[in-house]
Amino acid sequence: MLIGLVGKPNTGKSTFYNASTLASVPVASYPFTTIEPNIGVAHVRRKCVCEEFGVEDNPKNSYCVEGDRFIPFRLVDTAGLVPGAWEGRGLGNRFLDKISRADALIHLVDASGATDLEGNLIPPGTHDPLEDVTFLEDELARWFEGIISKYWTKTAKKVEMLKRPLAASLHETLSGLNFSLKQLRDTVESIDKDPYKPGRWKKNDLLTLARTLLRVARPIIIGANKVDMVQAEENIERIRETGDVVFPVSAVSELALRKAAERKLIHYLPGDSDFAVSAPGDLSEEQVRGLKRLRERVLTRFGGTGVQQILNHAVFKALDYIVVYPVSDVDSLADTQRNVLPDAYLLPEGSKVIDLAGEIHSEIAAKIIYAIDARSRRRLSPSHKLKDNDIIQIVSAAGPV
Ligand SMILES: Nc1nc2c(ncn2[C@@H]2O[C@H](COP(=O)(O)OP(=O)(O)OP(=O)(O)O)[C@@H](O)[C@H]2O)c(=O)[nH]1
Ligand SMILES: [Mg+2]
Repeated sequence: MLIGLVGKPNTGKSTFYNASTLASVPVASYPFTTIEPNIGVAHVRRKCVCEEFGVEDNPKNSYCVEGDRFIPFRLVDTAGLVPGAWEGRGLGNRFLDKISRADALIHLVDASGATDLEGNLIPPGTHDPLEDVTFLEDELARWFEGIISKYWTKTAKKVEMLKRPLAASLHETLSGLNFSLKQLRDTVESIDKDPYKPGRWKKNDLLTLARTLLRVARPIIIGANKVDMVQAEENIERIRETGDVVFPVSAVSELALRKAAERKLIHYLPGDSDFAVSAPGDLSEEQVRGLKRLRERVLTRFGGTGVQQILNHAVFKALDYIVVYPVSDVDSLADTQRNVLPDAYLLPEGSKVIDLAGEIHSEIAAKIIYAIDARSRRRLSPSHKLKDNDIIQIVSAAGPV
């Protein structure tokens, strides 16, 4: 699973990326600081099952702090998009290529209104961030439309001559774009055009197809960034009026808190609504003032910096993923090296035992016999549908997991 950070230049995408991945990619107050995309590992935060079972865990693929499990997924930070990017303006379409494969997008806007549509600095409160919301969705739709048009003759031929359903034909011609057959079917069904005569569809119909596909297959969540600035407040409500899902975010605040926590100056976990100073004596007066300001302007007003909140929303609400813990033995809840609850996997809702096996190893999946549910101790067939927080032992002729 891949989540993409998108937006016009200078909205704080790289700051958000650094805050989520603890990387240090360049950040600056001018447009196009990021040129090549950055791909890194971010985490969602979930209550771990260790407390329910009263065990000390030894996480391997994830980490667990005070009963909360942080589970990894890939996050990509891209170059800023400007109007006309789909036809090559700004840094153009190489990034659209990367973005179009992401399962969900976090669209960061500068809610303080301190950057124009091209990302140049202007006085706070003078740009309307609502414009950013519509422009980006339009750019993406036009980009998808371009790709669909390129393959339309081929797609139409398969339908009209080989009698393939339109969704299946699109699934083949757009195979690089990571759309599921179901997403394509849902899209085709909701368009009022004859799916058996794609040769008659007009350019405008392809744009409608692209827009619908985007809505069906690429959830976009809006991060109203820079809410530490007073000018952001009224803009958040205005953006919400569009009906989009909007999270108030302060990426700089999250970065500051995570850096301070890393240096053990404060106790703070991503997603917390407050922090505690560990050793007040170690903080400079400036740091004390900065933290106090951050608490007043961001944490008490919004209940957090919004970074973890938006990541969790993207994975669990927009994409509907579940967490599953594979183990080698349901009694010890451990793997073969005796690590208790070593791994937590993110899987799409609807995943089956066999899908979990496939995530672990193709050999394990190929030779699967059955699985055991650690809570009920029941035997599960490979086609059994997994539930959120399931702990599963897979029994495979390929050996213990
Ligand atoms: N006040 C405030 N400023 C922020 C916040 N996040 C980022 N910034 C500032 O916004 C400017 C741009 O940040 P970047 O992270 O480089 O933005 P970007 O979207 O990656 O920019 P490009 O790579 O040029 O597209 C920098 O001056 C950041 O310090 C925030 O939460 N609050
Ligand atoms: Mg950047």
